[in-house]
Amino acid sequence: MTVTIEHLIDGRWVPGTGDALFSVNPAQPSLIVAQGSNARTSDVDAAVRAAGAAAASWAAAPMHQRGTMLLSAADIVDRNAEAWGLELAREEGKTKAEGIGEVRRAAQILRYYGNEGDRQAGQIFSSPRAGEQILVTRKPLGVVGVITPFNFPIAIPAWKIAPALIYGNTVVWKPASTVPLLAIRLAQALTEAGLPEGVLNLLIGGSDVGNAIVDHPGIDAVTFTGSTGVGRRIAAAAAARGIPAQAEMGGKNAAVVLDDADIELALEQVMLGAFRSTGQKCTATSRLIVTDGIADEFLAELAERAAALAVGDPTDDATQMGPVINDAAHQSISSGIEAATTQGAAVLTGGQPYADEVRAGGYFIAPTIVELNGAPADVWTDELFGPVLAVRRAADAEAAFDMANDSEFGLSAAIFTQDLTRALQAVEQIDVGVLHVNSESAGADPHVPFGGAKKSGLGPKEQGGAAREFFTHTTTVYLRGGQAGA
Ligand code: UN1
Repeated sequence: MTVTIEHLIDGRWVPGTGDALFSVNPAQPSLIVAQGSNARTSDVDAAVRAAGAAAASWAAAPMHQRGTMLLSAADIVDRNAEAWGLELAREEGKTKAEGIGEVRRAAQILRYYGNEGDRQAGQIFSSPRAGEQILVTRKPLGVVGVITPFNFPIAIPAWKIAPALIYGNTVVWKPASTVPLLAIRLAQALTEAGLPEGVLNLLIGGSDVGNAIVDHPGIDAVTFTGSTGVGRRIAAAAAARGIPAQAEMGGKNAAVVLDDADIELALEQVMLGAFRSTGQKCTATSRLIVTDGIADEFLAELAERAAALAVGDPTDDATQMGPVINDAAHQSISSGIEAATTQGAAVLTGGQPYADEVRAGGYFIAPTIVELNGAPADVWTDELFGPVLAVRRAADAEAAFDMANDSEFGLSAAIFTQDLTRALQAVEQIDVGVLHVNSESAGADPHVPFGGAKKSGLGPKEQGGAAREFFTHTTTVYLRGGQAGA
């Protein structure tokens, strides 16, 4: 059942000519999910030229016509949700239920943008001059480079590619090379839905291919989700070329649990935020701040639940948490945990490698909770992108909000309280792009803006109406009749 990796250039599926590429199951790395060869930087030119050649007629098509294709791609994705969700679990390592959920979410995103033709397309303003109206219309940017991460191998590509396409852009897409199979599935759905040749090009490869896309003179804009370091380099390269960039990067998202919270709800939601998708979400809860009145009770129960999580093969129905993506992630998360203990953090649960044969053979990390003693620790500041939760206690709500803001990042946060006044204070004081009141820090709906404050993101936000800000530019039209004096 190994799938062959191919690339989509100008409407044709072609094998790669670069290094061999094996997409392996992170739960059992000897199992190959897909195999083939990487694209090479020399393929980038063909892909960009194809996207450039397709751009004018794609942009000229009515938005409703483009939307029809996205809607039918959504149906194809939905029809395949079970099968592709299982493939996603095998390739990425999140549980099968999450995999299927993510595939359905990709369909929902395609459907949301597929209906964009039915929504307001621009604005109209009054003019200070008689006989004139001022319109603000939208135009596509041209060829968009799309660079996507491993952790949502179909949903994040959908939420970048669907708006890019609906607003009339064409795309050259490079997914993370750890998840080629799900990239191929999305591209298949879009081509089967009738996308013209060259409108979407898929090149699977390493960072050399990504860099070549960003640097290609035929690329008019770049959208990226991934690590902070890479995002900043891409944004800098784009700025040097004078093209817009959108970079969605790190998070060190706090859950704040106040004394008056519904403890059961907070426990359940913090568990989901910290450990779903093995903590590999930019919106995952990686910091927990608990006020003193409930801290002992809350942390004891949380540690117990984390220790009881069923960690194992993500395709097994009973599994609640799978492995991390690869050996490099396994190593860097493990060293992050080790550094935390060296820096004085107390391990409340986890922190040890698995000794049993099944899990020792895969990239598994135990759900880990460490409590900091007040001293500075890297685990409080650095994004580990794994199932690791760093805890601090706070004397009261004010101190807790200050701690939540104690990060260079500001992607998301969660606050647990039943006191409306406290919740409203959190809205005012916690500096994040996404705030959850009494729900976990992860999650995003297609029709509302998604993105971070502070150093979590660069450029316009994603999703909903915000996506239009990035994927189009405006033309302000001063409109008068053509007759003198009329
Ligand atoms: C979510 O919280 O469900 O890479 C989505 C990420 C984010 C998407 C999070 N860009 O994790």
